Amino acid sequence: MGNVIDLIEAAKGSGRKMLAVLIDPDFGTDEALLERTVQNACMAKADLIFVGGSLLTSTAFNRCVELVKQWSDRPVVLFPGSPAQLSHHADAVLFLSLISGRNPELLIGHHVTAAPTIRAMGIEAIPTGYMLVDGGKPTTVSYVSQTVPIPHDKPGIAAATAIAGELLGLRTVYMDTGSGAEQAVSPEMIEAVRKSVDLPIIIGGGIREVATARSLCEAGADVLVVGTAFEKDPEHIFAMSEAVHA
Ligand code: 1GP
Repeated sequence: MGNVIDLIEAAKGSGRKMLAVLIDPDFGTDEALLERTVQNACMAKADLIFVGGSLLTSTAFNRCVELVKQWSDRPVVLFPGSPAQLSHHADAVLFLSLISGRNPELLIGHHVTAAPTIRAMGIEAIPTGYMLVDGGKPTTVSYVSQTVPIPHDKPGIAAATAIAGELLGLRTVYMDTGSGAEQAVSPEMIEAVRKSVDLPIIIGGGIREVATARSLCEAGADVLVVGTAFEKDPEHIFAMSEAVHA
């Protein structure tokens, strides 16, 4: 398996959209449901499996990643809410800098804490500009990060932030309205960012309907991340994967 960022850039280059299935590590306590979700992700040819969450209440993080890796033939990518969410079982980690916020711990502090561990584990780190966008209600990530999301109707702020990320040398931008958000990032905001940077664009938060997924892909998203909708119904992965790849 090659580097995950190379897979994402190659897909972007050929216009192929990607689906990432997000596994909440707390959700991993129900192993049968976790296994079904991972199996469905593989059978539906989802492209990536993300594991992580902004607030971890279970102690079984490493075990969850180990199981996901064991059951999956897809690359397993950590989407860590803290430096505690690292595991050598993963293929890569999104090395997230919360560039929409002004919390120094989430811009560089946690990175310093995590860097030696990531190096020692030998997993690929993907420098990612993480941008929190208002999705209609406060979410766990907005509360835990203590940052103000970019207003939903301000594509210009998102574009300027993404350009700054690109100029800083980040390899991808991830715009997220947070898990369980009422609204996904708007197509207008994605279009503004698409016109402004050449980086792969990852979009997550509040994506439930196939029609929403289609409109976000058409607006310029390269990778869609879906968690909550698949926790509620792991069979929904098939229709979503078909829509993203169509
Ligand atoms: C959250 O982008 C993810 O960080 C996924 O959100 O759980 O709403 O799909 P959902």
